[in-house]
Amino acid sequence: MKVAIVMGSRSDWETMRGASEMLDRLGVPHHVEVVSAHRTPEKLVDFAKGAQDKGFHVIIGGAGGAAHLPGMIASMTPLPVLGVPVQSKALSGLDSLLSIVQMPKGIAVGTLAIGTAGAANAGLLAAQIVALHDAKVAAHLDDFRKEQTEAVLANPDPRKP
Ligand code: RP5
Repeated sequence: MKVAIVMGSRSDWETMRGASEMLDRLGVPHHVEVVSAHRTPEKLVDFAKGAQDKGFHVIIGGAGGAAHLPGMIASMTPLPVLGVPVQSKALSGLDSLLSIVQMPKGIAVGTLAIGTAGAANAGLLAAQIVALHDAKVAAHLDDFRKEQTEAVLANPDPRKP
């Protein structure tokens, strides 16, 4: 499997399932696991350091609040890491967004939008990375975009269901 989706808590799954569903739709098999930067720090280190040897090409990390997960993973692997800020209850995900997006210079995390749109787009972006070397996934991506465009063009009157 070329894509791993990790998240800080089981409670993140309702958001992060959007990434998994997008990857399913685009024919990209993927690994899913809870790895917490704060509650399971040693597991985080093992996961991040072993990710490349396991054959992953890209990692999606979703977390909420003081969301260190994607940045910490990025610091321990050369693989591209996509960060999804989960919408927190206290601050509506602004805390998650800022703690993921504001990486200091030198370690990169590609940060997506807060919440479900970000999770789905993380799946999309991961598939686009995989598609660089996978013609089948590239074809699925082409189909996805065509269907999306046709769906909008086929129903342009917002008064009609
Ligand atoms: C973060 O704390 C997780 O990513 C989650 O978004 C947030 C709350 O976790 P739970 O208290 O719901 O387990 O580590």
